[in-house]
Amino acid sequence: MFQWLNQTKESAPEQTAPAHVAIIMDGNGRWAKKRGLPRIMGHREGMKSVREAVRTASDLGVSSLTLYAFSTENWSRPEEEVSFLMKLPGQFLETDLKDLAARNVKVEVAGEVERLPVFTRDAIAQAVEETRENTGLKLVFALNYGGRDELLKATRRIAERVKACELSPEEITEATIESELMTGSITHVDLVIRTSGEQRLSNFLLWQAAYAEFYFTDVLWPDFRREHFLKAIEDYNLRTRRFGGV
Ligand code: V07
Repeated sequence: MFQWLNQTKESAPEQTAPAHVAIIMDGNGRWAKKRGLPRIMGHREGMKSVREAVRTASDLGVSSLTLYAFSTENWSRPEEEVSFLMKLPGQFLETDLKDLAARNVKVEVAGEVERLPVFTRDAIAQAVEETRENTGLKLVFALNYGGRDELLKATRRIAERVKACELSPEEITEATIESELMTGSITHVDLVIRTSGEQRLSNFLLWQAAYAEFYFTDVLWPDFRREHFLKAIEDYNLRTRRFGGV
């Protein structure tokens, strides 16, 4: 069914993967609850889905994958859960950084990283540094990220530039705003996937998702496998082909 997976874009022109995919990885807590397990077990299991999603995106030739790992609102979770979550970037990178590097993946982060514990920041900084020259899939972890917060910070920096007479208000364009976003070169997202049945954007990529297609599934994030990702992309291809894209 997915024979195009191993084909190059040239030999399968009808099945092109979206360039930028963003995923809201929801349902880890619910997955655990259903099994009578603590919520943190759901988060741990969710890391396996992260691994599989990265491999799938990399195999399909997706150019950027942005994963919503920790939102600015997540600080209100119980302290024990937050401290567990903060260990996940380090754990994930310890086991997966070699594979990411072998796949030519470039790791990046978007969000207020300064507020994260030092050991979390160090693990991420090392991965970013080690994969800096890579030219394959751009893998962006949105960590302590909030879309409104991102736009607020961008506005402040632009106001500072106006105050310093580096820029006049008339010179502010969409490109000026995009240059201040935390997602760097990823100013436009093609497909937003949200798992676990919720159908909201929840303060994720407010600017970048302006023209995105949305794909919602009831599958909980820890159960989200390669086949589910492929189905989302197939659905995206059907929709954009039917409506002529954009
Ligand atoms: C987290 C696992 C996936 C489900 C959603 C919430 C829990 C991977 C990372 C990560 C972050 C940065 C990085 C490498 C990996 C991660 C958090 C939570 C906070 F450079 N999964 N994952 N970070 N979950």
